[in-house]
Amino acid sequence: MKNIKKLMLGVSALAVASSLSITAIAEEWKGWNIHKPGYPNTVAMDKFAELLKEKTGGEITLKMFHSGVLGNQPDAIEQVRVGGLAIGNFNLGPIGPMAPEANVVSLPFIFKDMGHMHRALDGEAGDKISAGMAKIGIIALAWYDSGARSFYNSKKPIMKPSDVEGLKVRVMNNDLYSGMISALGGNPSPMAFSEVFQSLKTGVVDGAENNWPSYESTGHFEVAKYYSLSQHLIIPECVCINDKVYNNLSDKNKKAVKDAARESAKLQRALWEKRAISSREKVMKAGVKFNEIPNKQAFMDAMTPVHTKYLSANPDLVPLVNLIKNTK
Ligand code: GTR
Repeated sequence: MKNIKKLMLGVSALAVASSLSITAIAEEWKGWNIHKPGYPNTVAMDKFAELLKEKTGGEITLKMFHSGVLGNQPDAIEQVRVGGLAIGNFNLGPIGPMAPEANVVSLPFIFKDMGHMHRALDGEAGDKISAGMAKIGIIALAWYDSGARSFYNSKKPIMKPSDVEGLKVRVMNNDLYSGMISALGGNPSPMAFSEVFQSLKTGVVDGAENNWPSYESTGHFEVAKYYSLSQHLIIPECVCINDKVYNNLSDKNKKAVKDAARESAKLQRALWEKRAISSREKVMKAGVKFNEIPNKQAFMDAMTPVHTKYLSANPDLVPLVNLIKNTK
């Protein structure tokens, strides 16, 4: 009996000791980012890591892996869902197929401009989108900017919807984007970001679509010199964390993580504004043939079937879409 008591005491002392050592050991997280050094998201994610360490008094450190070295975006999203990675800076485009609420931002022309997107995301619509992402194990800590995406290609200026007819256009992995290209009579080609340069260069695809900073940083402007300002998609990005990693934190550290992410978002948005301008200037100097689109409404009309099809398959999302459209 005495021995058993001794043993029990020993076991509980061990348990206390080990739980103490668990709280004392710093957590090291791994973070994913697709962009290169110097890109606004890269700088902001590094800032996030720095703030995280500072605000948690070194209890949490984040090792960032940039330039997509840990794999492509859909795989990285899956890794954050299952906890293989703690953190990622994701575009909501490839999250959409897994989280229907997050997919509404991928309906072409749903946002009028960046201001509209910010107001919607910072309000009730943003809460609903976050709740949808939480259902698949991903918590959005803060929103980053990603500008507006426009078409570019190696063949000709796109002035009207029928100019896309017959073009092979790379899209991110999301049926809404494939539907969007098909609605214009083009051939969609879903493909990882890292493969686009080579595919444009060798003619595997004729074009793609993206914002100014990505068009520039990837060098796509060197191999697809017609940039046509369609601005058909304004897709926000998130700093996203695995739900278990987040929920296991103390309240103090939860706050520290959120505050750090939000501060990094402020920096990202400021850097984004500047980079959108400098990237545009850089590609123009390099001889990019740029055109405005005389009648954007024609593109909106041509893409209406994408909305109709999606909302008839997901009628429960109609209120969220209306909430966004009615956000002043
Ligand atoms: C960029 C975005 C990336 C990635 C990329 C793409 O604008 O920041 O996360 O989604 O576009 O086209 O794959």
